[in-house]
Amino acid sequence: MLCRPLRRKSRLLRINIALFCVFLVLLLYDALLGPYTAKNATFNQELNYTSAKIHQNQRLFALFWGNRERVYTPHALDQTQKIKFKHHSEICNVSREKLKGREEVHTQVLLFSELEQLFPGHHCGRFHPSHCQPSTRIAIIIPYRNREFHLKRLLLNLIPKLRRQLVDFTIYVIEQANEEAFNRGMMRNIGFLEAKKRFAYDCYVFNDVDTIIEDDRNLFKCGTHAARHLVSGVRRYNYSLPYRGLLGGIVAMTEKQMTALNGYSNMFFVWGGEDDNLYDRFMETNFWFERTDYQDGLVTTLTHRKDKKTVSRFRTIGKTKHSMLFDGISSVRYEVLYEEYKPLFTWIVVGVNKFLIEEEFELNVANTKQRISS
Ligand code: NGS
Repeated sequence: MLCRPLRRKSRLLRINIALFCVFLVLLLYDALLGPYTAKNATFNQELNYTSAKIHQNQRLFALFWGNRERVYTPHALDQTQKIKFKHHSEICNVSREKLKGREEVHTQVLLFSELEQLFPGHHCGRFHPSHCQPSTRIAIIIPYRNREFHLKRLLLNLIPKLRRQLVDFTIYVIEQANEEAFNRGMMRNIGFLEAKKRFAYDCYVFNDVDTIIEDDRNLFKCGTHAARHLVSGVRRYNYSLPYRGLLGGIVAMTEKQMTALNGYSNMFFVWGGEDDNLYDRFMETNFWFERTDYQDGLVTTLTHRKDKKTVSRFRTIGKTKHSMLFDGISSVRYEVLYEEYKPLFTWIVVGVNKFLIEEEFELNVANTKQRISS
C-alpha cells in the first residue's frame, strides 16, 4: 500500500532526471559546439548569418525552433535616415584628368574590418563626398551567395574608384539564403525594391559580385534617355564581348527604366539567361541601353566553378514578349530573413520559394495563351 505512491513518485523523479539530463546535454552542446561553429565561421566566412550571427542566447531557442532567425539591427533604418551630411554649395565635379584611369586589379582578400579601416567615412553602406555636393545618389546592388572572396575583392577595387568619382553611393549586398538554385535576376529585383524602400535613389547600378571595373573613368551614373551597360570588354575574352547584345556584369538604370521593363525575370534559376531576357525586354519597350566607351568600360571577371546550366532558360527567353508583363518586380515574392547595416554595405538575406514562383509563372502563361486564343 505504502509503496505505490512512492513508486509513482520515483517514476516522476526518473522522468524529471531524464528531462534534466536532456537539458544538460543541450546546454553542453550549445556551450561546446556553439562557439566552435561561430569561431570557424569567423575564420572561413565572415558573412554567415545562420551560425555566426545568431546571438549566443538565441542559439538554444534556435535548436528547438529551427534556425530561421529574424535578427534586425535595432533602429538601423532610422540611423541611416538620421545621418546628416554637411550641405555644400559647390556641386561635385569629376573631370577625367582628376581620375586615375585604368589600373591593375588588386587580388588581395582582406577582412571586412581591414576594408573598413582602409575606407573610413562609410555609414550603413553609404559614402558621401566630404567637400562637395554630389549631383546624384546611387544604390549599388550586388546579388550574392557563397562568394565572400569575390565580394571582398570587389569592395577593395570598386570603393576607391567610386570615391574618386565623387558620387553619393550606398552598397546593398542581397544574399539568397535558400539551398535552392541561385537566382541572380530575382536578387537584383529584390535589391531594387529594398533599396527603393529606404530611399528614392536617382540611379540603381546592378553589379555582379565577380565583375570588377578596371578604370575609374567608367562612371557609375544613369542616363535619362537610356539605361547603361558598364561593360565594353571582358579581360577573359581578350577585352572583347562574346556577343554584341551582352547585358551581363554591370547595368545602371533609373527607377523609371526599371519599372518600364518590369525589372528582371524571376525565372532564371541556376546560371545564365536573365541578362539576355533583359535585352529582349528592352526590345519590347521604348527604352534602350547605351554602352560605356570602349576604353573606359573594360572589366575583369573573377573565376568560379559554374553551376549546372538549365535548358529551360532558352524556353523562358522565348516567352519574354508576354511574360515580362507578369514576371518581374511586379511578381517577386520573398521574405527578408536577416538584415544588418555594416559600414561598407547593407546586408540583406532573403528567402525565396522556387516552387511557388514557377507555379505562378506557368499559371500566368496558360492564362495569357487562353486570352490570346479567345
Ligand atoms: C550566355 C548567357 C548569359 C551570360 C553570357 C556570358 O551564354 O547569361 O553567356 O557568360 N546566356 C544564356 O545562358 C542563355 S560569361 O561570360 O559571364 O560566362 O551572361
